[in-house]
Amino acid sequence: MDAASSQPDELATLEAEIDAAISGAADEAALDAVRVSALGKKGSVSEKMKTLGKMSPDERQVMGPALNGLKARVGDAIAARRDALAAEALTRRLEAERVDVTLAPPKSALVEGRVHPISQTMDELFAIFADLGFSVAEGPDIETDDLNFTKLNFPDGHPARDEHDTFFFPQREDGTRRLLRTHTSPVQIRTMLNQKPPIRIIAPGRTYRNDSDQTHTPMFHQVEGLVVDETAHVGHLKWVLREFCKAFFEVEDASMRFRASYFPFTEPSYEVDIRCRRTKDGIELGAGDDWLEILGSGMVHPNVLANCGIDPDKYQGFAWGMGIDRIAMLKYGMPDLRAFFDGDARWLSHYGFAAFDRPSLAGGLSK
Ligand code: 2U9
Repeated sequence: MDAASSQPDELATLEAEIDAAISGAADEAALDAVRVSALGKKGSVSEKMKTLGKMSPDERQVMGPALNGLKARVGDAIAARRDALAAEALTRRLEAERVDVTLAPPKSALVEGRVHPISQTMDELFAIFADLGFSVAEGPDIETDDLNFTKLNFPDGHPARDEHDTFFFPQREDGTRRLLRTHTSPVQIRTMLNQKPPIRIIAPGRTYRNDSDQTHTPMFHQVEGLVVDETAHVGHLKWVLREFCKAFFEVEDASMRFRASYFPFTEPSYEVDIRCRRTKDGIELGAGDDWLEILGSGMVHPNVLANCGIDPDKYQGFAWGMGIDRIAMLKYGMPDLRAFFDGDARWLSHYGFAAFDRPSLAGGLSK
């Protein structure tokens, strides 16, 4: 038998051996060893390829395509086996890692830990106002006199500008003084200075006033809202606040009362009450013959719009503000505001919320 006729038989035998080794490879490492022994630099197929150079042209014409075909088939067979091994490994892992979701989760910080009622209340506010088309704006706790008071139309000598009510930092050489913001209103001022109407934002955050008793702490939390566009009016303000109260207090109907009031930054201004019933166990909201003040609001004063470069003849706005700690106390029934900031784990385990139950309008805010 000449070389050219014996070699195809040899190739068939070699291919059968390699195929058997591929099928027998039980894992990725064994398969890779087969690959190296066949297609590696000194592998059986590679060694055969090297003999092509020494063949006569006639021989090469037969053996070239035969060897290339073998190399391609071995490569394909290895790839197919690799896919099969990966699929088997995944199946084994899925079997082994099966969890029983009906089992109680193991104890961990995530399970045992509690979300503070203020964080819970903020998350509820975000869910409600996001649904009404508002975005969240934030700003620094340390503010300038200009953004906290002057641009908001507070006259010189207004009592809020007094050291008695506001925490001021020492005066600087240029005569300006920083302060701890007394409300989140400077956030809305910053937004109006940087953004063109229409504006629809809520501004939540820490605020500071020199005050301390059962219902006041020197640091507290506020959320304020602002809408500015060409058509905003008191009807819109009332609708937004009513929708908010219904969603937040989780009542079907929120009967509300708008009492005329005064703030330097709004005109007209309203204090807003919600209907309630006082019982021996506490307070029930949404029904009854009593009223409870929950927030302040009004149409943005034209001077405030003008101070922020917005034409008050073209644009109008409405705004409101409320204490987050206060509405959290009302909704969840804590008697003393000061305990909010004591960091007492027993208080938090009683009044806190499970980290897995995040509020959403679809899933229920607090239940
Ligand atoms: C801009 C224009 C108007 C925000 C408003 C109130 C009324 C209000 C208090 C409620 C209880 C503060 O937490 S509290 O002590 N707030 O009564 N806030 S209108 O009005 C703004 C804000 C920003 C530019």
